[in-house]
Amino acid sequence: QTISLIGVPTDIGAGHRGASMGPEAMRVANLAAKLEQRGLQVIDRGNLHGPLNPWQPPVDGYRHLDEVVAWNTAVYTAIHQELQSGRLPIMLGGDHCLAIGSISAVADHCRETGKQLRVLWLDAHSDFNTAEATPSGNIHGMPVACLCGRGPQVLTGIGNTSPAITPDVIRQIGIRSVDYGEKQLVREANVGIFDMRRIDEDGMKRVMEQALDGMDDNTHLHVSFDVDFLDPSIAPGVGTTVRGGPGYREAQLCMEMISDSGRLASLDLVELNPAFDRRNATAKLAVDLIESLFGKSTLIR
Ligand code: DIR
Ligand code: MN
Ligand code: MN
Ligand code: MN
Repeated sequence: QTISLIGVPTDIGAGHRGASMGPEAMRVANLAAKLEQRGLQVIDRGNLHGPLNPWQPPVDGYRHLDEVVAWNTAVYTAIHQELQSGRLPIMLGGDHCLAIGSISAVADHCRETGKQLRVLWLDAHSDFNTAEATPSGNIHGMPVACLCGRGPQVLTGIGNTSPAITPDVIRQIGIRSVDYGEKQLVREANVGIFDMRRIDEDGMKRVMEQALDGMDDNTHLHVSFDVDFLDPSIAPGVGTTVRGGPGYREAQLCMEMISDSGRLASLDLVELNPAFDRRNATAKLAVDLIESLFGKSTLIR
């Protein structure tokens, strides 16, 4: 199977500028060559295009809503096309608002092909804010809610079906920062959450076994990897660091267990912000972890 890289250079949904430089940082960190060294076919599709960041305050609870719609419409079309052509798309963000477009495309593709969908959401945040609950108006804090039908029609309506997904397909891992109103919303929606307390108590192995449970050979596994999932001590290159995340070995185990499932069929790599990074270290770490997602292992056997 061929992997396609799709750069989406925007920070339109974020509270800091710089995630727009994420796709190029991943290229500079040699993502394509590292995957090719694993025997995989890789096509770099280059970057999508969209509006510049006008850096405006929120309007009715949303910052840059029109621009977010424009970028996500482009993402939807590009990802849907790659999936229809039988390729495994890796979306290189860009901020996490772009998951609205990518996961809407994945969900439509699953309906068209009769696949069962599972979404692993690796993040410090639940990204389940609404216009009423958001403390910031930043739409990168809202993609999961939008995908589940809670959001403005211009975003919940992207793709062929609205809502794109139901909360029961989601498993969130690494959660440690959920806003006050957002907490009520994820509870009501019954989103599957493995927060850091759960990882502390049960360990990453047990958590991943549970998060991956119930999949079969008809499952399309989508991973939405927000780099702020990782502990800031190893991944400083993100706009919204939250201490107390998974360290290097825990993150590797998470990736290797996803790879072992054999079901990975699409990936978002988002929120990488080179303006906060040290000598591209976080991009290099992200490449290392993506290699593990595609089968690199430290196991002797
Ligand atoms: C916060 C930050 N919950 C918000 N969200 C982030 O503004 O809604 N998500 N950083 O990745
Ligand atoms: Mn996120
Ligand atoms: Mn379609
Ligand atoms: Mn996050």
